[in-house]
Parts: sequence; C-alpha cells; structure tokens
Amino acid sequence: MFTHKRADFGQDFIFGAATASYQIEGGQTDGRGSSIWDTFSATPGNVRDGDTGRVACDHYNRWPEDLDLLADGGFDAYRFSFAWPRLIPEGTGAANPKGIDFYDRLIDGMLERGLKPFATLYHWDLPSALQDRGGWMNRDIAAWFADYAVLVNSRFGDRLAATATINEPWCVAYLSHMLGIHAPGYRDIRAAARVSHNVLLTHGTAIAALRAEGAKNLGIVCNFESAQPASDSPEDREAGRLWDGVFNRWYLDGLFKGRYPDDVLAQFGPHMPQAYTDDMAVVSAPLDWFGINYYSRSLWAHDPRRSAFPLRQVEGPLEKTAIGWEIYPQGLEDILTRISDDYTKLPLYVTENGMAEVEGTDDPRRVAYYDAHLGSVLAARQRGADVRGYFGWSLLDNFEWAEGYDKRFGLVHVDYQTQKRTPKTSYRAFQTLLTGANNPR
Ligand code: NCW
Repeated sequence: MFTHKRADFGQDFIFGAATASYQIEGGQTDGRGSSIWDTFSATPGNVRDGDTGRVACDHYNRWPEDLDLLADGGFDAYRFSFAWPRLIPEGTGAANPKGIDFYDRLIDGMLERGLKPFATLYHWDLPSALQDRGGWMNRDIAAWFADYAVLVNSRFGDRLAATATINEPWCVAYLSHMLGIHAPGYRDIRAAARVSHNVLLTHGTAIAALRAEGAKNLGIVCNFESAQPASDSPEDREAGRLWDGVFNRWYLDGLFKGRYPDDVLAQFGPHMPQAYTDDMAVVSAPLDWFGINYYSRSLWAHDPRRSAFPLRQVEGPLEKTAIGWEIYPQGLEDILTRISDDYTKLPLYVTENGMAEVEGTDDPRRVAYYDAHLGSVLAARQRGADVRGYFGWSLLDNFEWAEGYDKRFGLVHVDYQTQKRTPKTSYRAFQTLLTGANNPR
C-alpha cells in the first residue's frame, strides 16, 4: 500500500489512469482507416515477436468493463486518445460515422461513471494516407491536423474536461524519424529536424484553430527525462547537457520561449525548414495547462565518433524496470520544479508515470515505484510547482509499441488469450488510496 494519504494532495487534486488508442483498442473494423502503426507492425523486424495492435486489449468492444475498472478504482479521470484514422479514415475529408459513435459512447460512459475525460488528439496512430503524402515531414500536416482537431471539438468538445494536442512530440520527431524505432521508422536527420519543428507547429496551429471555435482547457503532453552526465568530466557534462537539449529543452524552449536551443540547432540547423523562425509565435501559443510524462533518467558520455550528436548512452547503476529504464523518482520532482521555476506557472499534470514489470498480478515493485513518484509530486508541490493531477501509465497491460506485448505497464493484468482483466496489487494500492475508509479527500 502507499505511504501517502489522499488528503496530502488536497481537495481538488485529480487522480487518473491513462491509455492510448492504438495500444488498447483493436477493433480494426467499422470503417476505421489504416494507421502507420498498422503497416509498421505488419512489416517484419519492426516489433518484437511480430506483434501488432490488430486486437490489442479489444477495448473497442470491452470499453464498459474498462471504464468500470477506473470507476471501481476510485479514479477521478481517464486519459485516453482518439484514433485519427477511426474518425477520419483518410486523414482528411469525410468522417466515419461509426468512429464518431464509438467515442460518443465512450465519453458518455465516462460521464455516467463520474470520470472526467482527459483527451489526447494524437498518440502516434497517424492515418497511413497522410504518411503517403509525407506525414509529419510535410508542413501541410498543420492544416490537416487542425481540421481534425476542429472535428473532434465540434463532436465531443463540450463533454471533455481537458484536451491535449499531441502526446510526446519528442517521440514523434526523434524516436520515429531519427532513431527509426517507432513508425514510420525513418533514420534521417533532415526528416527528424523537419518533424521536430512541424510537430510543434502543428500543435500551435491546432491550438489557434480550437481557440477560434471556443474550445476550453487546451494543452500538450511532453515527455521528459532526467538527462545526466556519465561522469564529472567536462566532456561528459557537455554530453548530458546536449541530450537535455535534444530531449527536454527543444520542447520547453520552443513552447514557452518561442525559440529552439542553440546547442541542438548547431546540429539540426542546416536541416531545418526554411524560415521556421517565422512560425515560433504559433509554436508558443498560450496554453491552459501542461502535461508531463516522466519515467526515468539517462546517463550520457561524450563520444566524438558519433555523427550528429557526439554522445552515447551509458548504462546506469540504479535498479531497473522490466524495460531496462532506471528507477529515479527524484527526477520527477526535479523536472516539475524546473518547469515551474524556469518555464511556466501553468497548472501542471503528470499525464503519465509508471513502470514495466514482468507478467503477474502481484507487483510490489510497481507499488513502490508509484509510491516514490507520488512522493516526488508532493515534494514538487511543496517547492511551488502547481501540480493539479497525476495519471498512472497504464490502466491496462497493452501493446507497448516496438516491444509488443512483452512489456507490461498495466495496473490491471490482461490475459491476451482470453482478454480477461485482473487487477494487480498496484491497482489495489490506488483503490485504497482513493476509496479507502482511512483516506478521505
Ligand atoms: S515508449 C514510451 N512510452 C511508453 C508508451 O507505452 C506510451 O504510449 C508513451 O506515452 C510509456 O510511456 C510512453 N515513451 C518513450 C520513452 C523514451 C524511450 C527512449 C528510447 C531511447 C532510445
């Protein structure tokens, strides 16, 4: 069980759990279009064991049971994402009525259960038809996405508690276009530089379009890592600082200062789209809240042999999760405090935090992980960060992208043969925190 009490977080603090459409829905039917993750996962060698999201957790059919789990757990909110190709199969143009019906039912189901819908417009399942037109590398995506955002707002906006444009722009840009680990699997610095800008331009363009429609409570969700030097040498310190630029400052400086950091531009500069500086006012459009995903830290050593960024990741000594990420709760306190001190006084939400663990339903390491990170949230609040909520990743074991079904982040176990859901010890820890007799608000 957790060492914290609900009352420690204050009356209005929101607890939730998060998922993403491609990772749980399955349901590739009823007019849903193809996404880049359908094709990427169908291509041999991209995903561990050849897994795909074809069925996933069958949430498309089992959503009432999944919403019941959230309600029974005592959660206040559910962070979910819309699948763009379910709503607009070709990415632009005609909407899919059955896709709209699905999210209508899902959102009404949340409201019936007293769950606040925290929506994400894009959690990585780009319509394949848009990839055919260059996807994130094509600046036109800003307009394509704005039209999609306006459609979502017109159908569902009045029922959403909060809307995020994009989940983890670093992953969209760097993991997908520089490292090639995620769809569409590019390894190209020109692609990565362009997408690093286009993804934020797209975010800002959508914010402007949504504001014009009167949409409320708009934000974005970024992932942050505590980037640290592998040693005290000046070269390694520089390497840690540079990775902080690539992973963290690119997004923070872009969104809140309207400029990109010079150290990253030193590499990306020649590959950036023309006149990108003209877009920076759009990129840094005012927001209503800011979402932070945090999992781990990383250690970096200088490595002059590496092209582009002269650094290499070094394995750290701390205890690791089943996906190999070091457990470093201090990093959450640090990033929340840094954002509050150096970047913005907006309300902050921890929109994802959690750990991968080996299969099973008794997960004491995960309970300890959550407990320590909740302690970091409290510490950051003490230090002045205006943290208003916390979402565990994830409600369910699910399709963990390039890792397939092997890595399990769920509070609830999923048996993929039978689709049976079984709450884990970590789910019970949240349930006790949120509903236990000794835990009033
Ligand atoms: S992969 C990733 N995740 C996990 C995923 O399930 C979720 O959809 C994401 O929002 C858990 O949370 C996010 N994030 C990428 C983290 C960085 C990986 C660093 C790889 C370096 C080579």
